[in-house]
Order: sequence, then structure tokens, then C-alpha cells
Amino acid sequence: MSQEKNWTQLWLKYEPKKEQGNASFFTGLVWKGFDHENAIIKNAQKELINGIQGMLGIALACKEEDKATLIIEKSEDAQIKEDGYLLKEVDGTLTLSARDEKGALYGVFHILRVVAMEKSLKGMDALVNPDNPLRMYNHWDNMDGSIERGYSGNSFFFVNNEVVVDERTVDYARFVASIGINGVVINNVNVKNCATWLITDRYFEKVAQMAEIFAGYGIKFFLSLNYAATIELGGLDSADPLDEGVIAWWKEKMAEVFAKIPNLGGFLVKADSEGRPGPFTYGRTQADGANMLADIVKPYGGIIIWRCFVYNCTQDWRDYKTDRARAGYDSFIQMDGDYHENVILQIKNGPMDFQIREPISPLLGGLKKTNQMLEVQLAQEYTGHQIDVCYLIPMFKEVLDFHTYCKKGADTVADVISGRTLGNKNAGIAAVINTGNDANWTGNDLAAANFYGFGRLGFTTSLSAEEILEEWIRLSISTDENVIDTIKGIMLPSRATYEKYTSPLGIGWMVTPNIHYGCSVDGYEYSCWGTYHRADHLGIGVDRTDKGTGYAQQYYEPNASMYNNMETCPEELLLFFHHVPYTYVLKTGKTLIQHIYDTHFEGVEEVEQMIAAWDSLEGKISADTFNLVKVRFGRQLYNAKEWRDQVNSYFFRKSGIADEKGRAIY
Ligand code: GCW
Repeated sequence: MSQEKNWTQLWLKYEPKKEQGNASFFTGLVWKGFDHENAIIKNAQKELINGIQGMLGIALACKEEDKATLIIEKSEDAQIKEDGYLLKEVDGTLTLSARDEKGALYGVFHILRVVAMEKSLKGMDALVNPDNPLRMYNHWDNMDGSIERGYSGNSFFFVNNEVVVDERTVDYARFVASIGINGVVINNVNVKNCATWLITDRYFEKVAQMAEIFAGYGIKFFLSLNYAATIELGGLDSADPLDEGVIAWWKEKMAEVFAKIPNLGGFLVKADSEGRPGPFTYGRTQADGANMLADIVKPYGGIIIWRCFVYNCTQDWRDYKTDRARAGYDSFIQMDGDYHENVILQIKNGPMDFQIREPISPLLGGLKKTNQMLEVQLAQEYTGHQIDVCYLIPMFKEVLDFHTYCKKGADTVADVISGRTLGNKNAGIAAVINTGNDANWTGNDLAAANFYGFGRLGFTTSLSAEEILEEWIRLSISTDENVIDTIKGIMLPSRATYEKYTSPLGIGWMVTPNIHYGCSVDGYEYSCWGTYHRADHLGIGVDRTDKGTGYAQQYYEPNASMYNNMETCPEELLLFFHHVPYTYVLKTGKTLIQHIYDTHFEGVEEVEQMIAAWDSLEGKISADTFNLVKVRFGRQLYNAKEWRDQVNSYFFRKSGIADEKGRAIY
């Protein structure tokens, strides 16, 4: 941490490193074909110099060509795609070839990463093209400084309804660029109050400054838009997407906004969702709304990212027909093919809302003619608030690997969102980020693995969750093998552990309403949110088969039949799709009720093991990290025990069936 900064440098620490034979590559640097005045190139050069100075103590200088040991060149090589690079070592010279400035920047970060991990650059031969065209972070930051679902302090973008641009903005841009992120939405999708005014001259100056900093790191700047701005800003009485007056207002507004914010990539829109206005209010479709805005931003190269999180949040719990899980698909599928080329539909990974376990949204790949983007959540809203450790990359891997059966040979979610399925460019992956102005950025130091990992995964989808985790540990915590193994042992299974002590077999939602931390089995059972477990004295689960809500039929075959049948439904999702008797025997030979008891006891035991493993790191890692995480582990254990005892007692009381092992249930 540099002296004047009260925040850490995460995975870009640039502290002294073992040289591993790498020093010889940094005696003579030669740039070829790139413009030295280009902001991205300047930043790449600065990063390289600082990094190599910090890690190897070498003052990297530009030399004549015959003394080159590191060449960074602009290349037309067809195998190198947009944002991609080729890194190759031949006879002691390392060459980084890139098609564009961003590729050069990403390649520089690759070099720095290898040095920081204390690995060797010798024999390097890596062609790295990004898998996803758009790789975005979505901030849910409010202009008063609060963060919706933020667990790491306040916003570093906004304070007291003002936009903040400072050294931290620059560090943020460096961090996200270093992991390949190329788009950032800075404000909450729930656009209210001052945030509606971000597209006015009240904020243009600061917003444009931030956008320019981002541009220097290859990051497009995006804003969340208030769909009803015509009313709230424009003084019109409508936001009807087909209304001439509404269209004219937006045309004038967008001309102004794109002129004032040159690096603007476009907008993210949450409409007709959770009280936000939208086209449905005017009897129009989601496509009408998205296309209207998209047509208007098109001349400026802008895109409209339109969220699909549309559902009835005023449901009656007595109603067994309405199924929130169906809503996204039902609201968007009919218009497949009607969305214009610069609209991207952004779809949450699951049909409900970022639970620890959900099936993959059937809209992903369900749409066959529409640009799609996957939305995941790093902010641990339902997965432990960055108090509990929950490494989420394994879950995102499952999502990406899922076969939708939308197209032979290119049907995984990864295929769909990368553009491989449809051959489209407007596609990609977005995450609701888990950062705030805490010194360590993510509240729990270990939650930074998700911050780091999402970017790496978005760039290179084939990386395994373990590889990504190991990189992050080496860069952020220690290169000591013993430490690495210990932290891997804690974090790799942490999602499974969290799942064990919380809600069983895909049912979700047994959380404290509103805050979403801690157990409340019936907290949402009689609510308006469409989030029910339907437990009675005989069994639990929601019938989403063809005899129930019909949600399973939203998938292509063979998925539809697989989910429809209790015997073939993957057991981790059993209660999502079926209402199952407590006495039903699972593939393990255990009854459902015994499975619930066992997993809840195991979950707590696993947290205890994690804590013992963490304690063994005392003195081997930074004391700050050790102590901070230790405190959170204490809170996690308390939380896990509450979950265990409340869930087990609840089902014991409902079912009257005792635990076979006679453990304490209340
Ligand atoms: O899960 C819900 C959250 C809301 C959030 C919403 C969304 C930004 O509880 O806080 O609003 O999802 O994704 O729009």
C-alpha cells in the first residue's frame, strides 16, 4: 500500500519477487507500430515500468532494436483477434504482439502476472483471444454513496450526490483492466433521484472525466438509465416508447449525452421490474421499449443492454398457478428476433434471483435470434454477504458449461453469450460487482477472489475455477505452496459448504426477508414475492412439472423431460422442480429428510474445518488479512449454526421424523 492511499492494491501489489530467470527480459524494451501518445499505450508502459521496478527492482528502459529483450508490436496476424494478443519467447527475447492497444495492455498485464506469480516467462507461447466480446461489471452504487446489496462499505464513485474522480478511480480502472474487463456500469439499475440526472449537465463534467480515465484502460463507460426520464426530467406526461414526443425527447437527449461523454458505450435498463417503470405501463412490449432507445443511440455506436428481470412482485402466496420462475421467459420469448441489432438482453443465470442453487434460466439459449448477455452476482446478496466465504467461480463454470440444446455443436451458455451460437458481436457476460470503499475493496479479503476471478473467467472461459483461484492466491496473498494449498482447501469447496447449511436441494429463499442474510425458513413463504417452498407435513418443494406450473417445459429437450421427471431430475435441483415427500429415497440411499439433517450438520462441521485451516496460516500471511478474515469466520460459524438448527428444527417439527443419528434438533 503506498503511503497516501488508504486502500490496498489487491492483485497488483508489485512487491519484490523471486526473479525466476525473468530479469533478463527486462533489459531492453522496444515498442513497434503503436502510437506512444495513445492513452492506453501510455498506461501499459507505465504499468510495465512500475511493475517491473517494484517486483524485480529493474528500471526498464527503451533500447535500440538490436538490444531488445522485450518487444511489444502491433500485428496484423490473423490469429490475433480484437483485444487479443500473442506472447512468445524465442531465444531470450519475449515478443508481445497485439492487433490493438487493448490487446497490448492485456498482454502487459499477462507478463506482470507471470512475474508476480513467480513463474517463468521462458518458453512462453500463448495466444490469448477473449472469449466474450463484452466483459462487464455492473455497480449497484447509489448517488448518496450507499450501495444496493453492497457489503464492503460505501461507493467510491459517488458521495453526497456528487460524482467522485480521484486516485481510487484510476486504481479501480487498473484492477479491472488487468483482468480483462472492458465495460463498466457505474450506477444502480434502480435509477432514482439524482441518478436520473446523470444524463444532464449537472453531472456531465465529472462523468466525462471518469469516462476518460476508463478509456485509458480500454473500458467503455456505461450508465443505468431511468426509463421514465421523459417524465421525471423532460416534464412529459408519458414514457410510451411509440409516442412521438417521447421519441423526440430522447433523440435530443442522446445527442447531448453522447457529445458530452465521448467514451460512452450505452445504457443498462431495468424496466417493468420491481416497481421500475417500463413499456408494459403503456401496453407496449419489452422490444418496443428497448428498440426505441437502441435506434436513437445507434448513430453514436451505442448499445442498449436491457435486463430480463421482469416478474410479478405482488403475487398472492395462495396462488399456485403463477410461477415467478416462468416470468422472464414468458415476458421475452415471444419477441425473439424482434430486438434490434444493438440491443442485448441481459439475463440472470437463474430464473429466480441469484440463489446459491438454481437451474439455468431457460431464456439463455431459449432465445435463438436475440443478442444475449449473462448476468451473475459477485455481491453476495444471498450467498453470505461477504461475511461467509463463498468462492463463486465453480458456480459460474456450471452455468457456462450448461447445455441448452439450442443449436447442435454450439449450445452451451458459454457458446450463446460469446456469440459463437449466433455469430453475433453484441454479446457477453456481466457481473454485479462486490466492491465498495473498504480498504480491501471487498469487505472480506477472500471475496476479492470473486472480483478477480470473474474477469479472468469472462476473458478465458476455459480456465478452471482452481486455476483462477491459484492465480489469485499467488498474486494477492502468498506464493508459498503450503499457504496456497491451505487456502484452496478452504475456498474451492466453500460454495458447496454454504449450500449445505442453507436451503436444501435448490429450493432457495429461506433467508431473512429484505436483508437476505441469515435463516428465516418461512420468511418469504407468505409474501408477495413469488418465492415459496410449499413445505407441509408430508413434503417440500414446488411442482414445476407439466402437472404443476409447467416451468420445466420452457427448456428444450432433453432438458425438459429430465427436469420433469423426479427420477432423472438432478438431485441438487430436486425441490426446485418437484414437491417431494420427506420419505423419498435419494440416490445416496438416504431419505430426503435425512439428507436435510445430514447436510446441515456437515455444513457446520465444514465451517469448523475451514476455521482450523485458516488458523494454521497465522504468521504466514499478512496479519491484517489473517485477523480480518478470522473475525468474519467467527460470524460465519454463528450463521451456519443458526441455519443448521433452524432448518433442522423446522423440518423435524413439520415431518415428525427423527434424525437417524439422534443429534440435537430443537
Ligand atoms: O435480487 C434483487 C435485489 C434487488 C435488485 C434486483 C435486481 C437492484 O434484491 O436489490 O435491485 O434484484 O436485480 O434488479
